[in-house]
This record gives sequence, C-alpha cells and structure tokens, in this order.
Amino acid sequence: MIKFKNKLFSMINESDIGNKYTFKCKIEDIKQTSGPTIFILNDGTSLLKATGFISAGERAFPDINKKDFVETELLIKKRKTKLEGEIVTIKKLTKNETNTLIKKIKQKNKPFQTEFLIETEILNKLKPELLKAAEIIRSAIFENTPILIKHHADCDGYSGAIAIERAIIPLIRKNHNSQKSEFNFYTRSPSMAPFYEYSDVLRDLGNILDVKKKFDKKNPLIILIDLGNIKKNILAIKRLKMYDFKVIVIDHHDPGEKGNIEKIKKLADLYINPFCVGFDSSFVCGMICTELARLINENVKNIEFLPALAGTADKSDKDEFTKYLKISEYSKEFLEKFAICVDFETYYIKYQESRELIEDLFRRNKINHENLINKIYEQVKQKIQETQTAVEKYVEVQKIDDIKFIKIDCEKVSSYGEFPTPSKVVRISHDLFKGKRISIGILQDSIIFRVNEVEKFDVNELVNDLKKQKPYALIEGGGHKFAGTLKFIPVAKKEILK
Ligand SMILES: [Mn+2]
Repeated sequence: MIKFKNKLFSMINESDIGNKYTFKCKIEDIKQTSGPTIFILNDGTSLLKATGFISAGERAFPDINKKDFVETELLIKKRKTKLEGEIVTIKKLTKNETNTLIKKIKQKNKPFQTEFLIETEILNKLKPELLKAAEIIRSAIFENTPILIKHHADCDGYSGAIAIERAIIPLIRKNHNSQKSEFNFYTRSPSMAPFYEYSDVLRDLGNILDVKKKFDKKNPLIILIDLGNIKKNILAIKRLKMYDFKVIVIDHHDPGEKGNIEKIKKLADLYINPFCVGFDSSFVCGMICTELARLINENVKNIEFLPALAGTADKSDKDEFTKYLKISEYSKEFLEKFAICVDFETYYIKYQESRELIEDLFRRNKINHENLINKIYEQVKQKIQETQTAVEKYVEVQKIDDIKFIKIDCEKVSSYGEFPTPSKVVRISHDLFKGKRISIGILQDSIIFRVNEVEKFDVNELVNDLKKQKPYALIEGGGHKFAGTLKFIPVAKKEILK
C-alpha cells in the first residue's frame, strides 16, 4: 500500500479508496455506535467521517476527545455510497501545530467579500454586522452545528429565510458530502405571530433538546428573521440562553422605546436592524437576508428576485426597492400576485416547514413557477373578491376634518381561520378609498391600523400613549408608523375603541 502526504479532505475522491493519508484535523464530534466509534473530523477544508474500532460497542481511542486537535493516519474506504476514513493511528497535536490549524479553520469560516447587489448607504453601514453574521453562520456550517431559522410566516419573513436557506443548504451538503445532512443540520420553522411566541420557543427548545440527546448533537445556532416585537423576543431569547444557544436576530421593524436595542444586543449574539444605523423599515428582511446570503455563499443561486418580492409584500417604496425591482426581472404586477399567493399558501401551511413545497412556491424553476402562481392566484382572486363584496357592504366611513375614518369589523366579514386574514381585510377596506385616511379593523382583543397621508399619525406612539393612560388594559403592539396593531385585553375593548 502506498502512503501519500498533503491530501486534504476536500480533495478525496473515489481514486483514493484503499490509500492511506495523514491529516491534521479537529475532532468536531464523537459518536459511539453498537459497532465502531465514529469521529467527525474537520481539516479546515471539509468534514470527514472516520471510524475507530476496538471491539463492538467499545469506545476506540478513549484518550481522544471532542474539540481535540489531532494528527491521524486514515485508510480511505467506501461505505454504501460515501467515502470515509478508517483510523490507523491518531495522536494529539502540539500547541504550535494546533494554533496553525485553528487559523486555517478560522480562515475557512471567513465570509466572502462579495459586492452587494445594489449600491446604497444603508448596506455600507450594515456591512460590519453582516460580515459578522456570515462568519457565525459559516462557522456553524463547517463545524457541525445544527442551524434553526425561525421566521415570520409572511412573505417578507419567508423571503428572508429562503435567501439564507439557499445559501447554506448547498454548503452543508458539500461539507458532509451527503444529501441527507441538510435535514440533520438545518431546520426552518415559521412563526404565525410576528414575534417568537413563548409556546413556539418551548416547542422548538423541546425538539432541539430531544434530538440533541438522541443523536448526540451540538447546541444549535438560531436565526430569528422578521420577528418585530423586541420585548417578546427578549423573553424568548432569555429562555434559549438558559441553554447557551447562539442567537442572531435580523429585523427591520421599529425597535420602539429607547433602551430596547441595547437590551437585545446584550442578550443576542448579533442584532441586525436598519434602525440601528439610522434607517427605517423600508429596507425589509428579504433585502437584508439576500445580501447576507451572498456573503455566506458566493455561489448562492436563485435569490435575486427575493428582495423585490419581499419589498412588494411589505410596501417598501424607497430607491432601494426600485433598484431591487430592476434586478428581479419581474414586473411589479407579477410580484404583487406572487406575494399574495405566498401569503395565501403560507397562511394555510401554518407551522409546517414543508421544505419541498416551499421550494416550488419560491420558484424552484422559473417557467413552472409562473404557471403555479397563475393557478393559485385564481383561487386567491376569488376569495378576495368575495371578501370585497362583504367589505363594501359593511364598511363604515366617517369624515373627521379632511380625513376619512374607515371602520371594519374583521371578525364579522370573514370566517375564522379562513383567508384573507384580518390584516388583509383592513387592507381591502383601506384600498376602497383614496386620499387622507385612517382605516381600523376591529377584533376582540386588537385593532389593526392602516394609514395614508396623515403625517402626525404613528401607531407606535399611539400604543405607547395608551399604555401609559390605561395600564390595566394590558396594551401591547405596534409595528410601523402607518401600519400596525394595538392589542389589549377583551374586557377593555369598548374603552379603547372610544
Ligand atoms: Mn417584514
């Protein structure tokens, strides 16, 4: 048998079967099976599975532990369809050799210095944070850390999550040299509420801890996308931090009260929000995450249309949106259709990840996709037209000075659990009129606002004022200046409406 030197994990292929090579690498993971002991090795170019065997079920090389840096001689073998190594010899590296290897691994985790898709001040300002996020995410991928993306289940939240998903899945696949690994090391979990609900936190946490125990996994990296309510997110992150999970938060909603940003920054490993650098909510999560995806994986594909899609859904209207619209190669009309179909489908998908279905919905393939959207849109159009007839009949309009005050009882014009959602019902009522106007949609425990051309109006201020005036109504909520929700306890409904 010939002995070679200077091989790297990333270079191993079928022609190496039967050969022995020596590698310097880090032990990312160790698992005991009923047969051999499995070592997951990282040489800074890729991961490789290697086996050590003394006797069935007995731990091989017991003085070698997780996170050790070693030099090992491996015999390359094929098991089923995958290449792996059989450990011939293994010994710990010296301090100097270890430091060299740490540097090499760190180098691989460094993000790509790709140019942004569009030129804008906001991205220059966000750049340091985006690079940090890319490095944390790349480290997770290359060091066998599972990743969970928790995102708002609306078109913007999905767009942001899909952009990052399309960057990381190919890297996970390549790194593990396996198609199944993308299911073992990556999960996406939609959130119906625009914040990390406590019930969701416990469900996710429960799943993670069970899987961790069952498969002896590392602590995951959790990425929160488009979940706007900082206060509620803080509770969620605190719970995750009790298990010392890494958390990255990406958002574009107004962080509200002073001090909120500092609080969440202290708690999370990274908090990215255009508001932190003096910008507003028009730079939506789909835009931030698409740019981040390109730093994570320079070969990421099929994401260029996501910023414009997300911007269309979230009514983004600044220069940045215009630039992304051009890049998307879609018309605004088609994106409107696309966005509402995403809202429609994902409303019924609810908490399910449905990775394959979502892949189709977000244009796995361009030609089939236009067909798919057109077909779904037929259904959506019908639902909306029906609702519109009801809204036209039951909407109430009052004029206060030169402002139209539009009122709709959301719970009474559409059936519970059916599309369109209450916030879409308010949008439909709002779009029936033009000019200066405030629309409110009334629910048992909340009021939804949509406002146009009423400069002094601000949903967040209204929420804060009422909170101070009526602490007993347990008021919460907010959102954007001209669109948001005021929540309260049902018993206070009459008083709040007044
Ligand atoms: Mn959003």
